[in-house]
Amino acid sequence: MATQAFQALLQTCKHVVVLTGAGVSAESGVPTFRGSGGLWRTWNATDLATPGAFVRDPSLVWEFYNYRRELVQRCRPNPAHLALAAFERKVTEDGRRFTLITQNIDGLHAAAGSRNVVLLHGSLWDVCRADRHGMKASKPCENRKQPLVPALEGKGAPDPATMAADIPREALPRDDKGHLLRPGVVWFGENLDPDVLSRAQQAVDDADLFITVGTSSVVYPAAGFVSQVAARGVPCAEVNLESSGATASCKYTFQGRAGEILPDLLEVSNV
Ligand code: BV8
Repeated sequence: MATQAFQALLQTCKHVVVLTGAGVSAESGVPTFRGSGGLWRTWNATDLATPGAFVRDPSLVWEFYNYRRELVQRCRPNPAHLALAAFERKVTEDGRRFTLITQNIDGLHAAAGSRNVVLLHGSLWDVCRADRHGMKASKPCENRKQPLVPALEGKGAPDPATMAADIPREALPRDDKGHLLRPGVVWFGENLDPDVLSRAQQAVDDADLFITVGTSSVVYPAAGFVSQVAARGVPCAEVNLESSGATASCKYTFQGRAGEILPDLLEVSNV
């Protein structure tokens, strides 16, 4: 039985690496990108998560992120997050290694108690200065004030009929020198933080067991990790509602909701 064979690996592996995507937070109420929740008003999230979108319409992009900050602030870790945190404790108590690489910016893994987390795409709670191309012009730093500025109060409703707020630039988030601020996350077309990417790559290169959870495996470089690990002959597993770009690389596939599968699969169901 595949599950038993996989669970035997969980007991003996020396460095298990887990990669998560939006699907691990779906049961916490955080919309995914490519499912039914993938649209905000009439835009795909991926259309707004770019420096170009921010240059064209910083007010619209800030409405989008204000909506997500407002929503995620009310979300709590689900059994999938809790099971991963409990499993990390179990593995590290055995003197073995656990690395959690997440594409998510919602902070729910840390909120669930996960410790060794690589935030590949940054954090929803970070802001940084934007240059005239919309690219990062300072190191992202955390600002959990919500809303960040009075002009964003109540703004960002996702309904397609909602009119854009067209907030004047001077009323948008700015630093104490008046520079326009942007969300401190990694946008499409932007490089990842080199230190963060190096931490993730080291874990990928060292893993002797790899589990991908709740990701469509479309966005690079994260989408490339599973095939790198599989190419070394290291067993990979996928937990997902449906098949994805990772499925072909995975020896084990567990189809269903992460919040239902992970507690039993990781044998931490007494979380
Ligand atoms: C970069 C932060 C160098 C912002 C995000 C190579 C080939 C092709 C393209 C590229 C390439 N290399 C680089 C690129 C360009 C681009 C890219 O990959 N484009 C894609 C669209 C083809 N990559 C980049 O730009 C990256 N930068 O590589 O720098 C460079 C620079 C310039 C030019 C070239 C290279 C930066 C990418 C980071 C973008 N930022 N997020 C924000 O969140 O606002 S990406 C964002 O979308 C997420 O972080 C995540 O990574 C991605 C969404 O994917 P998922 O998490 O997988 O979510 P999705 O909804 O798609 O899927 C959910 C899954 O869960 C589904 O499978 C579903 O079935 C499942 N599910 C749902 N519910 C459950 C469930 N599973 C289990 N249980 C459930 N309950």
